Amino acid sequence: MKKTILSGIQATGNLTLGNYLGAIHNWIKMQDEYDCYYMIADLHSLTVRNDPEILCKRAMQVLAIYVAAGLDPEKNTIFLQSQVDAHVKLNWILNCYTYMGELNRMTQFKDKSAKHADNINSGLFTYPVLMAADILVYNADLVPVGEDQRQHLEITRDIAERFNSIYGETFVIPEAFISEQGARIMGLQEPTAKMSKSTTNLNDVIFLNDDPEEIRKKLKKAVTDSENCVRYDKENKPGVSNLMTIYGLIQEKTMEQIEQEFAGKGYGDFKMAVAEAIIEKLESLQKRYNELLENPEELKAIYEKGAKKASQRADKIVNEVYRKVGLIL
Ligand code: ATP
Ligand code: LTN
Repeated sequence: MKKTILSGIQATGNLTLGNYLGAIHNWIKMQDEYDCYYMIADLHSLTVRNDPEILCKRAMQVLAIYVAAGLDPEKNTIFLQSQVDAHVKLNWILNCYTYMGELNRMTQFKDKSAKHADNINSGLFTYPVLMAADILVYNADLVPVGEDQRQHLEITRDIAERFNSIYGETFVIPEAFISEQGARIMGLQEPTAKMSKSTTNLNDVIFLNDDPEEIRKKLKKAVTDSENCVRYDKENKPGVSNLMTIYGLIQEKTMEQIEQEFAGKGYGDFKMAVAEAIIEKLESLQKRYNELLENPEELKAIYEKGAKKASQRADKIVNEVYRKVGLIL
């Protein structure tokens, strides 16, 4: 039996190179070996304010990126979170097995509350419980995410263990799968903070649909340091180290190989090499992405089939949970 994988991305903006290298890039490698469920976390997106029309557009864009990046809809179950009711059912149950104190410790809640001080809603607070439901409703073994989600995986494990200890073996205890290198791609302008799709500084971020000129321009402006030497040192040279990480992931090169490649060369040459590597990597993805967006029927067929398949599996688990807690089916 193949192990199960589940992951997802919110539909809160255009996807970035951070989403790609930190998440999707790893998913592609797993599609043959695992039984994979990849969703668009559209319910989670509601924890911040969205224009309804933009939200549905974004959800389709995320779906198109998944497929364009190489996730094969025949091999993976690709779906919209909101179309599989079991997530919401399990979410409620798990809410009743999660403590306020646990949720109070979540750093993402603190960060997002600071960012959206005018809208600190309870969905933002209980966000990790819905995420736990997303994972546990498939009994996923592995959850490939970026480093920023580690704490949410830990609370998921705690909730699952608590439930199992009360009602007997029900949930698989999932593991976070966080790849060393792509775990945290930093901003180009602010290389000490993660590259994030909901940022306001557009030069900080490479979007997956940026055109070549934009990519070159953003790389030219990327913050480095005054040493003018391509050397990996995350502490003292966060900007250059981040660009090296990006380049290394795309070109499948180690930091030492990159240091050798650019020995004696300045940051100008290095930055342009990084830009060209990104442009080349994104070229075929962008072509397929645009084709898919022009073909909404193809996208619809993918998410409908995905929701059906996901529901079949998730309903079984949620029914078992209902029975265990004493609800009548
Ligand atoms: P937002 O800015 O709306 O919080 P985000 O860009 O952080 O969004 P998410 O939807 O929260 O994106 O994350 C989707 C996936 O991409 C997660 O697995 C997350 O860990 C990963 N990810 C996001 N940004 C980065 C990054 N800069 N480096 C590595 N992984 C990332
Ligand atoms: N919170 C995640 C998105 C997400 C997710 C999940 C990831 C929602 N549900 C379940 C993995 C598994 C984020 O990346 N911001």
